This record gives sequence, C-alpha cells and structure tokens, in this order.
Amino acid sequence: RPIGVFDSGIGGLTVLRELAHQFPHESFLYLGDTARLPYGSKSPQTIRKYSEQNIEFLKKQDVKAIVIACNTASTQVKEAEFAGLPVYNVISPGSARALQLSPSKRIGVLGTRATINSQAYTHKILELDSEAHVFDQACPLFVPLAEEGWDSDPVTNLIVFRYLNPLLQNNIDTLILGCTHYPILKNSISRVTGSSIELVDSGEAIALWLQQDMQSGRLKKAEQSPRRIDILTTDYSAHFNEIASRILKPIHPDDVRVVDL
Ligand code: DGN
Repeated sequence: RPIGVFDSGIGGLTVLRELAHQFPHESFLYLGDTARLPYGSKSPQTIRKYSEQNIEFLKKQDVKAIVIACNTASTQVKEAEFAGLPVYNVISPGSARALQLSPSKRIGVLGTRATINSQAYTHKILELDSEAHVFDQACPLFVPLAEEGWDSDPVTNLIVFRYLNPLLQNNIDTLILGCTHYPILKNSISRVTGSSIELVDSGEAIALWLQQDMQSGRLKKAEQSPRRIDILTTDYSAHFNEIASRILKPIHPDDVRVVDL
C-alpha cells in the first residue's frame, strides 16, 4: 500500500521528492488540490474543511499513512491515527529538527500568512523547549515566485532580502522554511541568510520522522518492489505537469491524472 501525501498544489512535491529519495522501496500516492489552491490566504475553517476532504479521499485509496505535505494544512489538522492509519503533519517534525540544529535556540520561521497567523510553529517549539525564542515572518510573495521557477532571479533575491532582513536582526541560527514551496527558492534564501544559518525544510524533517516510525514499527515498511509513484490533481494544468517534472527530477511519476474528490 502506498503512503498518501497531499498539498494544495505543487509545494508538497518538494516533500514527495525527499520521501521518494529516502524510501526507494515505498510507493506514493500524491494529491495536489490544484482546483482549490492557494490555501495560504484562506481562513482556518476553509483550510480545515479542504484538508479533511483530502484525507477522506486518500483513506478511500487504501493508503497506509497520510503525510500532510502542506504547512498551511498542517496548522489545521492534528496528527492522529485513525484505525491504524497514521496521519502526519509537518509542524512537529520541522519544530523538532530546528531545535536539534539550533545551539542558541533562536529560531526563525517563514510561512504563508495562514501558517504564521496560526502560530502553530511557535506553540510547538515552545511546547518542546520553553527556553526557545521564535521569530516569524509571513512571505506571501514566495509562492508565486516558486511557481514561476524564479530561484536565484534578481527579483526573487530582492524580495527575499526584503522579508528576511528584519528577521535576521534577531540573531537566529536556524530558519524553518515553513511552507513546502520555499525549498524551491533555497538558493535565493541561503544567499541572504549566509552559511551560518541552518535551513530546515519540511521534506527532510518529515523523512527523518518517518524513518524513526519505520524503525519503531509504527509505520510498516513496503514489502514488495517495484514501487509506484502516482500523482493526482483536482484540476488539469499543463503548467503543473511542467513544474512537477522540474521539482521531482530525477524522480519520474508513473502516472499523473485528474480526479474529483
Ligand atoms: N505549500 C503550502 C504550504 O506549505 O503552506 C502553501 C501553498 C499555498 O497554498 N499557498
């Protein structure tokens, strides 16, 4: 059975790429809710409703676990286990990874407006370590830049500087890329943060988390290969297919098709 992964659109493909790379024997079923994106500017109620519908849909596809590969959706859905089906969000893994990497415990968080307004990272980090300091910044212009594929573009570099400069005054040593689109802009972001600030991305953090759950037996490892990677979207877009192959490289999905939830 595959691991189900969903996002509002393409951002979660950065998570899928990491998971597909770390778990070469696992099959994945990815759902991009492209008909209803973006989630980042919607209300908590709407984000929760869409996320629950995505979870219900993936459950019907007989997945063995669900990874919410969208920070915005993750802020509205708690980690849970439904009749042996674990549902993972990316907030706990990202928070735990940031605390692991941060000697000073001064941590920055970037995200969509909905993610930053929810304060989900701040609450989770302080729950794990009450001595940490969290500084956050919503970066709503990053998602369209990522979708244009404008990493390292002068326009992107300038916008990254504009958002990050105030945050960097707080002497953070670790920065959570709290939106699954942002790893696409990693070159522009690390150009501004420099090499002394560790970047935490959702894909790497959740991959480490799943690894632990597979070792502990909470999540069953795949028994048979070859594996499959299927991508489903709720709307057709040639642009999606083009960006998907760019993000997933060198991984090739076996099938990309449109579904109705
Ligand atoms: N990729 C989503 C996230 O991680 O928050 C946000 C994309 C969007 O819906 N704007």
